[in-house]
Parts: sequence; structure tokens; C-alpha cells
Amino acid sequence: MNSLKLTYFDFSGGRAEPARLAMHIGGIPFEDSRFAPSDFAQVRQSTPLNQVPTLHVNEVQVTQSDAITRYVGKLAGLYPEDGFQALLCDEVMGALEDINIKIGATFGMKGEEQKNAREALAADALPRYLRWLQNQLESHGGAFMADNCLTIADLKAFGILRWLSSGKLEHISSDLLETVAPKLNDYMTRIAKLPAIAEYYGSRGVS
Ligand SMILES: N[C@@H](CCC(=O)N[C@@H](CS)C(=O)NCC(=O)O)C(=O)O
Repeated sequence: MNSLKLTYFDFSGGRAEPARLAMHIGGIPFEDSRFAPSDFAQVRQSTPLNQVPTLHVNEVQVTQSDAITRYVGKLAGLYPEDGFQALLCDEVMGALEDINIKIGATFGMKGEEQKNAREALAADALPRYLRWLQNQLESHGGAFMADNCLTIADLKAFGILRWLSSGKLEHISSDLLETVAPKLNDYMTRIAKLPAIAEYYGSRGVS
């Protein structure tokens, strides 16, 4: 078994959370190397692209969150074996990463600029992506994003939907999900109640 070390911020969310959850659910041993946001400037010096997350697989330090999640998802049995279902899983992962990038771009902004950019996202791109995700869910059976079972696409969707609904993103209403894609809201609640996920967050004191 390769030794695995995942390096990311010490919070329950963001680009490493699906990989953390996948390894937890699959019982894959790994070093969960967390650092305080205030240490980012120093930590990034030791990463190939000055970004996190990274995954050390033995001595090799790998970048790109979706590649990392896919790798550990395979180890954990949370990635479809069927090629077409894998495509549908990857499609959802890619769309979710688009959301990450769109919102991420507003973090460097301040004041009116940030307000305008986020209100524009909440009026156009986010509803479009959320409705599309809801449609994927429904057309793939209604319970999971792909393969009729829990996959890494659900873990990533869960994290991003929880973030969008948290009320922590200024100028993005915590009601957005309920307003534009209510079935995704029910889905997020169901995923949160899956025993392995409820137990993971319960043990970390995250509600
Ligand atoms: N494509 C990369 C993006 C990684 C990324 O942007 N990470 C953020 C933190 S979540 C970061 O390190 N930002 C600093 C920077 O890009 O300079 C991935 O998916 O891992």
C-alpha cells in the first residue's frame, strides 16, 4: 500500500474535502496534513504550483484536486468501474469545479466589485449550473449523481452545495439552492445523513 499524505487548509470544506471524505468512507489510511490559513504563504512554497491541495503518494507530490479525488475515490470504491458512468461522474465533477473557479475569482475582490460579481453569479451562472446539476441527479435516478450509488461526484457536490447554502458567502443568498433547484436541497440533506458522512462531521464537531 502506498503511503498517502494530503495537504490542505484546516477547515471542513474546499478542494480537498471530497478526497478526505472518500478516504474516510473507504477506510483508506492517510496522513491528514492540515495547516492554518495564516500558514498558507509558507506551505505553498513547498508545493509544485504554489497551490493546495497536494497528495504525496510515497515521495511523489501530486497536484490537482479532481485528479487526487479520483485516485483516492478508486482506492475507496467510490468511482464507477463502468466507463460511461465514470464519464457522467467526471462530467459532474468538472461542472462543480467550474463553480469553484467562478466563486474563487470573487475572493480577490472587495466592496462593490465583489458585490456586483457575486450578484451576477447568483442571477445567471449559478442558477444555470444548479438547475443542470438537479437535472443530472433526476435523470440518473434521483438518488445519486452517477452510477446509482455514492461516488466522488456526490462528495464534491455535497461540499459545494453546503458551501453555497452556508450563508458564509456574502451576496449569495443561503436560499439560492431552495429557490432554483429545490431537489438539490433535499439531496444535500440526504447525503449529510448517510451514516459515514454524519459520523465524520459529528466526530469533528461540524454541524
Ligand atoms: N486546479 C487546482 C486549483 C487549486 C487552487 O486554486 N487551490 C487554491 C486553494 S483552494 C490555491 O492554492 N490558491 C492559490 C493560488 O492559486 O495561487 C486544483 O483543482 O487543485
